[in-house]
Amino acid sequence: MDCIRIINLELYGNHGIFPEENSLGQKFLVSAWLYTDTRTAGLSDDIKDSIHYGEICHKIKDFMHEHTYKLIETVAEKMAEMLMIEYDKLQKISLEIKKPWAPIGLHLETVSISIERQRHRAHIALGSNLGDREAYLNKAIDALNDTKVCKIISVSDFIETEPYGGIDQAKFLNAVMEIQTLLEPQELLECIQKIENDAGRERPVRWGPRTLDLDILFYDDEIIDLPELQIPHPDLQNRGFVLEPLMALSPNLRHPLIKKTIRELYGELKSNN
Ligand code: A4P
Ligand code: MG
Repeated sequence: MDCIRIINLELYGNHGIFPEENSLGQKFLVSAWLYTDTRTAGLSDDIKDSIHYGEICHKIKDFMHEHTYKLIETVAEKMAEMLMIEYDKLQKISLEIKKPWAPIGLHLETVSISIERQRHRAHIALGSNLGDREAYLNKAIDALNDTKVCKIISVSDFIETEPYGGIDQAKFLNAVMEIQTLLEPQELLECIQKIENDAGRERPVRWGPRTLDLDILFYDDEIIDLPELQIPHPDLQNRGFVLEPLMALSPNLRHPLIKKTIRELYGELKSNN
């Protein structure tokens, strides 16, 4: 991917674990690799089609001055997040924060932390069959967007579905949304569980009635099999209430384990029923 590089931007900051570092400050050198598609700007010669590196340098300077962290790990993490949230065109960022005057009582040329962060694509299923179902789904979509670290790309229509799983209960309202996220899979799970809890979700019966259920269907092409998290969702290929809205958003998405597209899985499910 194309890349805009800022190398060794020299700044003062008050980050460090010692009180003297926080009060006196010291020199930091920040390097940023900004991964973005520069083709459009390359052809149009218009800065609006690119990422303005001068502006980014000033954002980094302001960020260094406005915050005081103990660890350069935190400086890098929060700075990367701030830039990824502010610049949609940034697909991926590598940041290196150097601390050449690190007070360790020995001479060194520099010590640094280097991280790489990028956007991920995920699909999330939404369901509700208690209370104002539509309001719960809408609140979940807004709540996820409000986190800033998740951005809604598209949402399917809301469809009413018969309960699946053998429990006698009210009909569901279901949907699927596609998001971009800066969160890691487990962090995304924590985030959606908090949104479920805020919607008054209780869990007396597995597969039973609920105000709001959010399940991660896919996260990039990742395959995760942990006790608390399985991705892709292990039962999605058997669920019309998941495949039908997924069909509307991403029919060509390929299941990384079954190796079939959503269109194929939906066709198979329909012909078996
Ligand atoms: N968990 C594991 N993998 C994931 C994942 N990919 N996404 C764990 C989200 N959570 C995941 O979930 C139980 C545990 O699953 C969590 O603690 C998490 O660590 P839960 O939401 O607490 O309980 P649950 O929803 O009752 O269980 P489960 O297995 O998520 O149920 P489902 O599969 O969501 O089924 N019929 C219709 N028509 N429409 C529906 O939406 N939903 C269900 C619930 C049943 N029948 C339905 C519908
Ligand atoms: Mg669930």
